[in-house]
Amino acid sequence: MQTAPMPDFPTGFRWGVSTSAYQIEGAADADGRGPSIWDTFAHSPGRVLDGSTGDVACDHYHRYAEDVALMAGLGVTAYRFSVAWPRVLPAGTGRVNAAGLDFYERLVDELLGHGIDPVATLFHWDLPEPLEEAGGWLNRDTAHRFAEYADVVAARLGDRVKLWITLNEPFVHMSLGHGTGEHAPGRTLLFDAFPVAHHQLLGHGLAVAALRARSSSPVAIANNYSPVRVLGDGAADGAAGHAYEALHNRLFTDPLLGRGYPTELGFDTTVVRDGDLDVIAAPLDVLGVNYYNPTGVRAPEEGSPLPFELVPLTGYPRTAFDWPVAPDGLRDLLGWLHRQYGSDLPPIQITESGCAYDDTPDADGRVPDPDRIAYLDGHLRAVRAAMADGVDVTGYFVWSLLDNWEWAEGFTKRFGLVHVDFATGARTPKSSYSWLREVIAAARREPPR
Ligand code: PNW
Repeated sequence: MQTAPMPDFPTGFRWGVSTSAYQIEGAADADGRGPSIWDTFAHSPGRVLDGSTGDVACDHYHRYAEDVALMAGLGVTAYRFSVAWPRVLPAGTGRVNAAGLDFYERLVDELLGHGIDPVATLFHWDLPEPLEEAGGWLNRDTAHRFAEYADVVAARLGDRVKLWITLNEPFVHMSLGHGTGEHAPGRTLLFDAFPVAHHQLLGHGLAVAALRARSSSPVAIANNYSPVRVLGDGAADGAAGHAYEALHNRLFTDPLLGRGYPTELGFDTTVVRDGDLDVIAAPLDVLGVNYYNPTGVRAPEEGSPLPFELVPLTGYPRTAFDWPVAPDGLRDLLGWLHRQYGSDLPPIQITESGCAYDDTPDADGRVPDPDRIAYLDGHLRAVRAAMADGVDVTGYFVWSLLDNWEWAEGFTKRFGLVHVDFATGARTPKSSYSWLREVIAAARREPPR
C-alpha cells in the first residue's frame, strides 16, 4: 500500500458495498420462495468445490438489520443488493408472492432509515427453476418474463430504490453457466450459447422500459470487463487478443450502446429479430463496471475450438482465487471504455471491485487483512487516476460487505470486509473495514477543490 494520502474524490461520489441474494440470504424455503437454478445446481453432487449450498449462507434474510448497521458503521452512501426472482415470482411468472416482496421492502426501508441509497439488481443469476425447465435464457420468452418481474418489483419499490441494475454480468452467466458449465445451469454449449447473450440483453431492454414506466430512478446494467494483455508478438496473437476483447468486453456493450453485435466471432445470430437491437439500445443512465483482473491471451493451438488461448499472467501478486492483483488494469479498462465508446458512454459506477484472501481471526478475535487493504487502496487510486484522465466515474462499490457463498467455490473464498463464521453466523469487521471507514469519512468530509 502507498503511504501518500488517498487523492480526494468529488463530493457526491457514491461509496458502496455489493452483495447478491443467493450468496448471502439463506432462508431458501422461507415465506414461499421457489427454487432457482442455483438451488438445483448446488444440490447436485460434484458441482460445488466444498459440497456446500446457499441454503443458509450468511442468513442475511433474518440478519439484515444487523448487516445494515454494519454498512452504516462503515459510512457507505449506497448498498447494492440483488432481488431473488424466485422469492417474488416462485414460478418465475404469474402468481406474485407478496411475502417475498415484503422482505425487500423491509430491507429498503431499513437502508433509507440509515441514509443509505438502495441499489437493486434484478438478476444475479438465480433464475426460477420452472423457467429453466421451459428452456431458460435459451428461450426468448424468458426475456418477456424478466420484464414482467421487473414491473412487479418496480410497482412495489419504484419510489424508494435509487438505482436499478437489470442484469449482473450477463457475460459470466452466458460463458460459465451455458458455455463451460462451471456455473448453473451447467450447460456446455461453448459458442452455441449466443442465444443466452441475446435473450438476456432483450430482457434487459424490455425491463428498462418496464422500470421507467414505474420509477423515475436511473437504470443501469452491471457488466464485467477484463482488459486484454496480449502475450506474444505474432499477428495471430494480436488477432486472438482482438477476438477475446470482442467476446469479453464488447459482446454486451456494443449492442447496449447502439453498435449491434461484434461480427468477428462468427456467432449464429438467427435468434436476433427485427427491432430487437433498438430495444436493447434503450439509453442507459449509468454503466455498471465490475472489475477483478486483466486476462492474458495468445494465439490458440492448431485445431482449438476457440479463437484464443487464455494464459495466466505472471509478475503480479495473487489473491486466494489465484487472480492477479493489477490495479493498473482498472485504469486501462476505464480508459479503453472512454476511447472505445466516446460520447455514447454513460457515466460509470464501479459496481464490483474486491478480492478473496484466507482471512482468519487471530487470538484476540481480530481479522487482519492487509492484502485486501492494499488491493482496495490500489484500485481506488486507479479509479481516481482514470477520473483525472477524463473518465466520468461516479461511484465505487466493494465486493463484498460479507464473506459469502462464492458460487462453484462454495465457502472457500472470502471476499468480505466483514468476516463471517459460517457455523454461527457471527460477523467480525476485518481491518479493511476500519481502513475503508477512514477513507470514506475523509472523502465525505473533503470540500471539492
Ligand atoms: C462476480 N470469472 O462473479 C459476481 O458478480 C459475484 O457474484 C462474485 O461473487 C464475484 O464476481 C467474485 O467472483 C464472477 O471466473 C465469477 O472470471 C467468476 C468470474 C468473474 C466474476
